[in-house]
Amino acid sequence: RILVTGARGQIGVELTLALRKRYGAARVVASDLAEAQPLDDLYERLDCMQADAVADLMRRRDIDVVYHLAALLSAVAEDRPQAAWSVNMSGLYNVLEAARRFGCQVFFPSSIAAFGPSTPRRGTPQITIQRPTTIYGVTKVAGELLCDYYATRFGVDARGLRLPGLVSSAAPPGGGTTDYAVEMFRAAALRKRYSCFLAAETRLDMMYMPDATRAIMELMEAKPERLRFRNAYNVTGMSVTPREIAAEICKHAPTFAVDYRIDPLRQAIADSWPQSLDANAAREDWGFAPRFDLAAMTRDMLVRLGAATDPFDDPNS
Ligand code: VAH
Repeated sequence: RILVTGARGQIGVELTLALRKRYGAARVVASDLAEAQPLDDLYERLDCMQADAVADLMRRRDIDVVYHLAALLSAVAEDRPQAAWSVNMSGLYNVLEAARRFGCQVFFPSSIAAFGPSTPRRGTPQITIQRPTTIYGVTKVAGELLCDYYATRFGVDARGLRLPGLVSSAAPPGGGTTDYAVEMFRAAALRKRYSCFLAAETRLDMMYMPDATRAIMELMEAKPERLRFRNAYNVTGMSVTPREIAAEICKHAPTFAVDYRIDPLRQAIADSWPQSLDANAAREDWGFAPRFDLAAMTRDMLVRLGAATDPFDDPNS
């Protein structure tokens, strides 16, 4: 059975749908902090900071793969660094300890946030300096190292991706610095103008969520002997700016307008991150291949946001 923690989060919503589509709904248990839904036997409330609760659920549900997504994202984490360390690190530690005891596979989402201002920002290499200046980035580097330690010391099959900023039609923004893109698409779908909290020329590596969920599943299915870099592979979607996304949206919604009201905290975070990642190792080792560029993502997002009646429409259909 598969367990998704943080299943109500930005990655969790679409990944849970994609996993159920790929492996069958009954094999995928979703969990998050929200209370259990009486009619949904495939959802459980789980606070990953409670080690016993994590181990108990994994034992009771006979879990053999954990997609551990529960965490505080960059901007929220910067507001609450102590809570971010506790949630992001003890949550991961509890999952790795249970995986060690029960012989489970673990997916850990690292991020472009695992790099900092001293990292080459264009074509960021797979192996390079990682000195992030956000607590979120510190937990991502520490998480990569902890996962690698559990893989080498205890033989836990832990794997990870350094994900770009993700754009999803199915989940609301979750307190991330790259969530300006999700907010911009949602404003366009509601025929509203959008005030962007990052400067128009802020270039970041971004990815459409269907590409991210497919990359995550393909990584977890890859033959272990092919994986030179378990934690964690660089992956990339597109290197774009708010102005470029707004211009692409305007091709579909000519009256859509954006103004820029910069949030210094999130601008400083974005300015410390890479603008584009070198994903050659992922391509060579397990065939990573994104399908959505800016034009394709924009078209798909606007269709789903405009036409989608149920916010949990399956974006992978
Ligand atoms: C965040 N969406 O903004 C996340 C992601 C690369 C950014 O890790 O915090």
